[in-house]
Amino acid sequence: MGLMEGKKGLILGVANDHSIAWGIAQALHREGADVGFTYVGETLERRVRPLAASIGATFVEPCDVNSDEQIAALMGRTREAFGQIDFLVHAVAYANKDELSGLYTRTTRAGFLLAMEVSVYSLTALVKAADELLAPGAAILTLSYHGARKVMPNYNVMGVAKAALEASVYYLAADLGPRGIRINAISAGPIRTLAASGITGFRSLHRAFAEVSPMRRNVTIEDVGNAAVYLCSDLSSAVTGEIMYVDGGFNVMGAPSSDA
Ligand code: 0WE
Repeated sequence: MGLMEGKKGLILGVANDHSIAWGIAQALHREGADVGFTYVGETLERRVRPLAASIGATFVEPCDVNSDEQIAALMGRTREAFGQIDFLVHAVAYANKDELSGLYTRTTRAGFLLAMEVSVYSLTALVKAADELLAPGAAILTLSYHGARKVMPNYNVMGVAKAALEASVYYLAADLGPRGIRINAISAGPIRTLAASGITGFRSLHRAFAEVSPMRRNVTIEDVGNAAVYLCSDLSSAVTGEIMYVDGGFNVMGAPSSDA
């Protein structure tokens, strides 16, 4: 019997079959979950629909997280299709590409606010809108990155946004805890997804990560999916407000091992 048998919920942030959100979707489906998906725009819709179909999912709805109206419409459709939900996976982030390289001091006001709105406020907005839909014992999951806590070259405004996202997890955990609802984040090592493509220095960062991390390898979307099963299932029934690293131990290193 699967760990997610009888559970249903939403996953936001699948762009293609390399997406971390897709790794999470497959793992939750494998454990018996009924998964619904969202997309933004026609290009992503054309990619998400066949992926959803491949795991027998029929709920595929638009949701631009910058729109309160679209979030409300999504929750209305969710109620019709699922009634209450047992999990909500937030795998959404965006910053202007030109602000993900060079000096952090060049960040613009508009770029800062955009990164914070899409990557941080969206989680709070979704939790707020999903409020009556969340079943007792429900689990919410978001994705962070070590750049929230330590300086990662070029990550810049996204690092500041992920720091605010992690703090949002703490505050949301305090609000939702009395109702038995949990919220956690996975801080994943760098993975070659669409979001990472074309990012200045990503290839060398990805390679250096595998050399430095205790496991001496990169992290896969399957690794993240399996960790997500733990955090979305009743296995983690007393775990909330946690930022769980799925990074092969990278974050504990202070300097590279001499054999690296
Ligand atoms: O959180 C992220 C990436 C999020 C992201 C990616 C993009 C690419 C395309 C946000 N906004 C955009 N905007 C775009 O126009 N990661 C953890 C992956 C990542 O991104 C980096 C990294 C790593 C790792 C950016 C610079 C340096 C390292």
